[in-house]
Formats: sequence, C-alpha cells, structure tokens
Amino acid sequence: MNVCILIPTLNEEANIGQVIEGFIRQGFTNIFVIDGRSTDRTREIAERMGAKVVIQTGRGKGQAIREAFGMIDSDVVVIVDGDGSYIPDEVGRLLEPIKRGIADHVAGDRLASFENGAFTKLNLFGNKVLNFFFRLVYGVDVHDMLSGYRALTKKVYKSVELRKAGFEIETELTVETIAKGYRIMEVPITYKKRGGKAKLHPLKDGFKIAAAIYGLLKRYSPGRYFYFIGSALIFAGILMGAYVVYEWFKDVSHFLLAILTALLIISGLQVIIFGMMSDFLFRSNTDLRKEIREIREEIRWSGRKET
Ligand SMILES: Nc1nc2c(ncn2[C@@H]2O[C@H](COP(=O)(O)OP(=O)(O)OP(=O)(O)O)[C@@H](O)[C@H]2O)c(=O)[nH]1
Ligand SMILES: [Mg+2]
Repeated sequence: MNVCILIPTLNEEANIGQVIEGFIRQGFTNIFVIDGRSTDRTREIAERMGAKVVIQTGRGKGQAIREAFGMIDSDVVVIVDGDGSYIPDEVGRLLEPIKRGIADHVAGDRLASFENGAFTKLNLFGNKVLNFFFRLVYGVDVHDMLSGYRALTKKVYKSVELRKAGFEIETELTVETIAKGYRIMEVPITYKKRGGKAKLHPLKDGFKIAAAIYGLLKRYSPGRYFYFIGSALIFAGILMGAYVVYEWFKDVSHFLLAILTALLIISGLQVIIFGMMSDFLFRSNTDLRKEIREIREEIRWSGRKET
C-alpha cells in the first residue's frame, strides 16, 4: 500500500520543515506539497527536504486539495496541515482502519483527546456547534468533521466531486464520502498549537462552513434538505396561529395574520411534499448510478483477466 502525504501550504516557513521531517522519519518518502503562492521560504524549504512542490493554479485550501487529487495516483492519500498542529507519529492511527479494510476515509478526531488545549475558546465552541449542526441535519454520527488530518483511499479521493475553494473543503469531503456510500471513521488524535499565523478567520469561515453544511445536504439527501425548511415554515405558522387564536378569544381579530398563518402552513406542507418527491427521484437515481458503477467495475476486471 503506497501512501502519499499531501500538505497544503500558505506561508508556513516556520512549520513546514518539521512537518516533512516528521513524516520522513516515519518512512514516508512520497511527500506532495501544494502551495498557494507563499511569499516566504515555504517552497524552498519543502523542496530542499525532498518533497514534490507544486504551486496551485487557483486560490484557497479547497482548490489546492482538488488540484492535488488530480495529480496523485497512490493507493492512499494522507492530508495534513503544514502548520505543525498535527503529529506525524500518529499517522498510523489513520492508516490502520484502511489497512484492515474497515474504512475508506479516516479522519483524526481532535475533540476526542484530552490534549485539544490548542483550540482557542472561540474555535472550540465553533467546532462543537458546527459538528452538532452536522449531526442534526445529516443524522450521521461525526464529531470532528473539520479536522485537517485525514486518510483517504484512492477510490474515495478519485471519485469525490469537489467544488468548494476555501475552508469548506473538509465539510465537502465528509459529505461526498457519505453521499457516495463510502465508509467514514474517526480516530482520536492530538491537536497542538500551530506555529506561524492562522489563515482561517473563525467568524467569516465559520459562517461559510455552516452554510456549506446545509447547502451540501442536497447531495446527501435532498428530502431532508426540504423537510427542514418545510418544518421551519410550519413551526412559524403554528406559533402565529396560536397567537391569532389566543387574541380571538379576547375578541380581537387579526385578519392579515390569520391569512399569513394559513400561507405559512400550506407552503410548509408543499415544501415537505416536494422533499418527498425529490427523495423518491434521488433514490432511483442513486440506485441507477450504483448499478452503472458496478457494471463498469465488472467490465474493468474482466478486461484485466483477458490481458
Ligand atoms: N495551498 C494552500 N494552502 C492553504 C491555503 N490557505 C490555507 N492553507 C493551508 O492549509 C492549512 C490549514 O490552514 P490553517 O490556517 O492552519 O487553518 P486551520 O487549521 O483550519 O485553522 P487554525 O486552527 O487557525 O490553524 C495550512 O497548512 C495552511 O498553510 C491556500 O489558499 N492554499
Ligand atoms: Mg491549522
């Protein structure tokens, strides 16, 4: 099983050397640095240490990862931040479930360990809220979906469809994995304080990630995407209706509010029905795509036997 260590970097001269060195010490020689046009010595240091260094053509961590996936061909890719916050010695924890064939995508869970003190209070809170939100809307049990330390098998990293350019990339990787029916698993890892300067803006990127979590739900379950919107409309309608009825008992009539109540509940129901229909269409479409994938694999294997 050959493994490529993929490191996205943007001005990480303070950390990149020790990160690469750590992986080399573990016996990994295939190290791929995808750089976002750093203006410091990042690329020079990485090249000197024997890493393959490529400058990304676009912008953002997401675009960098997507581009790198197209250039890599090893059995497994390990993605790790170049900021020194993850420990190279712990890479075995990520690879173990893949070696044993029980997972296709393994993410390092920073929140499971007692040594997650490197989080700022805001980042820890934000991470917990976003993970809670993810579990709520997807109904899938993940605890650190924004982790920057993860291992993916070739079938996963070659089939995920990535469109997000920035820090929503981890969300998209998680959603694409479960939407395509691959097995994701979390293992506890340590999280250290990063050296150098953070590139992530907690509030701006936090809101973008929250929006991505909801927006990407369409790819996993379009039904759910509409059920939540429909339920919110109906909930608002019920609250308003309760107020209208309460006032009516006091001999006050709210005509316009009563109409609005009806509108909210009816449109909520319609959105839910729309969700049911899209779920139905999506399911048959997913089954079809799965069938096509299986047939394609079959053809590929029988082709191999003949040659
Ligand atoms: N190629 C590339 N790498 C990037 C870009 N932005 C950030 N990175 C790298 O992506 C990794 C994660 O970025 P960080 O700023 O550490 O983000 P974070 O780990 O989510 O946030 P912190 O907790 O503040 O460290 C680091 O190795 C960055 O150098 C980019 O635009 N292009
Ligand atoms: Mg970091």
